[in-house]
Amino acid sequence: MVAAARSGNTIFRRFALPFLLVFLFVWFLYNFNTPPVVQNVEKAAISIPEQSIETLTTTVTDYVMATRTITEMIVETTTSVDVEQQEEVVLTNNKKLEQKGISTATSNDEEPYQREKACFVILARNTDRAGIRSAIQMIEDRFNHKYHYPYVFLNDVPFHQDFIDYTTALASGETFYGLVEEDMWGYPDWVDQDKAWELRDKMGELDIPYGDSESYRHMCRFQSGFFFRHPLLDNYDYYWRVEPDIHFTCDIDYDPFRFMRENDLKYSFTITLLEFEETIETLWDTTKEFIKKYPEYIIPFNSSDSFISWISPDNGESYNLCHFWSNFEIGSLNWLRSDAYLTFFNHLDKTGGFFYERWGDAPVHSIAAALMLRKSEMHFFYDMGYFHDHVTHCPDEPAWLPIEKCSCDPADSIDDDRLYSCTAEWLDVLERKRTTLLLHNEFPSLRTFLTSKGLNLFTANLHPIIILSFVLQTRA
Ligand SMILES: Nc1nc2c(ncn2[C@@H]2O[C@H](COP(=O)(O)OP(=O)(O)O)[C@@H](O)[C@H]2O)c(=O)[nH]1
Ligand SMILES: [Mg+2]
Repeated sequence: MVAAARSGNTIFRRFALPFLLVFLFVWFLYNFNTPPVVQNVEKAAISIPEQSIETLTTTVTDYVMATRTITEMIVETTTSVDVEQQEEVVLTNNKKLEQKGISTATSNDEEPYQREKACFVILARNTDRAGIRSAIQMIEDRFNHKYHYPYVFLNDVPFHQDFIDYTTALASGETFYGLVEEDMWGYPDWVDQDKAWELRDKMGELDIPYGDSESYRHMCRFQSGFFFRHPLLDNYDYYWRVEPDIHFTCDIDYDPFRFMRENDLKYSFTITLLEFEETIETLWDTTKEFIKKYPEYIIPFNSSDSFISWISPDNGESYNLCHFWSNFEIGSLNWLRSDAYLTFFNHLDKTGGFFYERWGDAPVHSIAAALMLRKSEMHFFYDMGYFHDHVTHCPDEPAWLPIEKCSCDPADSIDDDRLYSCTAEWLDVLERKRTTLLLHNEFPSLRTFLTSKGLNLFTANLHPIIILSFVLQTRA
């Protein structure tokens, strides 16, 4: 009796128990992280035809690659605090916020959250008050109510008190208001203002957007070469540019500034476009002179790190007009303050092209990034739904949309429109898949992912063990 019981016990331990554990593991893997809302999607997709093993293998492999990249890249919003790493500016900010009655903790974190040395930067006119308020409200709702990053407002004339009051009231972080002095906004002495006026007038007749605007030119030059040197930004390492009336259409539930620092990123974007050629007639020739004169600042075109091919189809001979749309940028202020970037800006500025033509800060930042940054130093915030001036970027991963909390319509997204946008080319050049760019604190379960791809484990007649072996194989 005892022997029989012992042998039964052994059989259970040798075979049944491992099987049970594997079964539970597979079940967990399969169902893990399925938010309730996703169940409806599964129900909708239940009648699925049998799929081949190859399709399933590819899909599972995609999933595992995506989760692996995401796990590597994910930004932990609840990282514990290393006291030695606390920066003075963060402590000062925290103190000021507490005095203001603002909690410095994230909503799901007992410890004070250690913000990065980062801020929103908003160049605005007093007349932009309503548009800026709307933008702040959106940023707060989608992101900053958890993080309380400060805002720096800049203007070439003093802000009105009501602008200050109405914007401070909406911000959950500190707000600072600064005047842009004439050395950052006026004409440099080498620019012939009469010639600038004549050329402006001509461009106005051609119906080019802002063709005849003098203030727009000052604005573009300021954004190209000066905002990051404004004293109010001295204490920060990263900036997030905000404009009036922008929309963020998905929740941002991680800290992009931290993501930038932890991954040593220098520049990021959500939308890319093509520039109006008439506004930058000599910009590329001027850039080519710079490349010749300062090769030490350029990532060699033949290096696998260079992404010159994104802006030039012929290895630097010509410019294809592709640029990051700079009304959204999260970037490194230290990169913009570097000798390399400043030498580039000064080289451009000396020609007077910001005034004689209408060089925009978007092509200037983009060309600098394409010449001086490595591929790995750039990021496409694919998971940030963003809208500005009738142009939309909206993530469109079927596996993600049910949990993304996005209000945009992927059908409106400009990303794949190769006539107007260069984002698809950017992905080609970087050999990146969109899924690897999704940074989210949650990833859908394998079941959700398969279902969204029109696959179902059980209708595909596959044993969970096969799935498990795919998963383990790909993870190895
Ligand atoms: N203070 C100030 N801000 C300006 C001026 N012109 C434009 N801006 C700001 O610069 C940014 C870009 O201007 P915007 O008119 O939106 O240009 P667009 O996005 O290229 O159409 C916005 O944040 C504006 O508020 C100006 O003359 N003075
Ligand atoms: Mg704008």
